[in-house]
Amino acid sequence: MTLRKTIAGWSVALALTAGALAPTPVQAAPPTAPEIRVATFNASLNRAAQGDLSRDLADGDNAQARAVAETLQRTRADVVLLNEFDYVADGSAVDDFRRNYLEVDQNGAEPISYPYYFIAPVNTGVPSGHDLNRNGIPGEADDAFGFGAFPGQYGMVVLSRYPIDDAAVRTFQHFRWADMPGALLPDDPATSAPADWYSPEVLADFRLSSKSHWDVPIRIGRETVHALVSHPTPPSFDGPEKRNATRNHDEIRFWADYVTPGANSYIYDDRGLRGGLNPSQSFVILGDLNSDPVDGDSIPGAIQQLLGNKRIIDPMPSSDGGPEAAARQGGANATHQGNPAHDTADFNDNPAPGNLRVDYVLPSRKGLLWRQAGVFWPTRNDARWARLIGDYPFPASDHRLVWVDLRVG
Ligand SMILES: [Ca+2]
Ligand SMILES: [Ca+2]
Ligand SMILES: [Ca+2]
Repeated sequence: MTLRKTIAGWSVALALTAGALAPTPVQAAPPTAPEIRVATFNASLNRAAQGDLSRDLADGDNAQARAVAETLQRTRADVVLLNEFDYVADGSAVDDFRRNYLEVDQNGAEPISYPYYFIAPVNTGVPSGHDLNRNGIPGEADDAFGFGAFPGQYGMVVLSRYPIDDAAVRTFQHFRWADMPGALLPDDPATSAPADWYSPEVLADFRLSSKSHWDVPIRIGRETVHALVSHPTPPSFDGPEKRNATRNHDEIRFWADYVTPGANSYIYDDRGLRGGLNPSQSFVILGDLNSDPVDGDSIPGAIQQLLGNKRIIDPMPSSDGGPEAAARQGGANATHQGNPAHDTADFNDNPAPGNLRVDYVLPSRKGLLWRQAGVFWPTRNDARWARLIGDYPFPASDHRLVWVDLRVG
């Protein structure tokens, strides 16, 4: 049975399945200081046209969705953000993914049940009404509030084995970029005026978030942990104005400000509530943030806004498969400065950008203690799981799942 309600345009579903009612080892943990696994995974469950994902998930035989599901079954996170999961407003795509994939054993893996999830609309594919890439052709995927062919393409979903405090969720889909003080607004280098790639008329509409930014509070025993989730635009497909790189920088900055007292008074959510996170609260920043600390195209310092924040811990998840892939694939990887053990995505290597660290699980110093962390990137000779990784075209995704085990409270 699925109980569904709509709050301020969000589709929120609470599934009361047999799995939800049965005790699980995690839920049976002591009420104080439970340990949970939190993960982020860009699952590439986006499709070319509206309705395609629903069709793929309606039965259990889509090979890529099965590989994604098995990845989740093998890694067994208690809370996981999936990036690139097309938004279907009635929740049916998530329901089908749970029922037809996650709750069915894949290649002998133990099924996994996520009784709770959160989805909401995103900016991808939503027409902006402006010619954002300024090529004279309106209405393109590149002119939407976030790059996308239809509303909801490249959406996201938070899956949880713990209850989500639906009434306390905050979304920031509509927050305007120009309302961020000192925003890194892109400049048209052909004019002498600064920060003028977007006209005042465009900036009056332009949303900061390329998909959305959500604060999803999750109840872990007596504690609450806020999952701060997003999927900033890649800092690429730009001209010299760097409209995507600058937006990526500020989409990341949003969370740095959100968790910093004194820096977040400008923030408002989609219901008009102002301000950021109460400093007494624990949080985990999750997502494909499309920014490597040293390599790739992002604005220097973009991800350091989080990695260098004293309120945030970087557990530096690593794998054995990342270094192996970088060495084997060569190309841009050979010139990288970053340690490939921390890579989370297998991108094109010839000529660029090569494999990068772009997917993050960043817990707060407040209220959380990290125990272990990893990138699910087995080596090619791993007889059990190498088949879930592969080379392009990938069986599941070009990204790798990143996980961190946290002691709460
Ligand atoms: Ca255009
Ligand atoms: Ca200019
Ligand atoms: Ca590669």
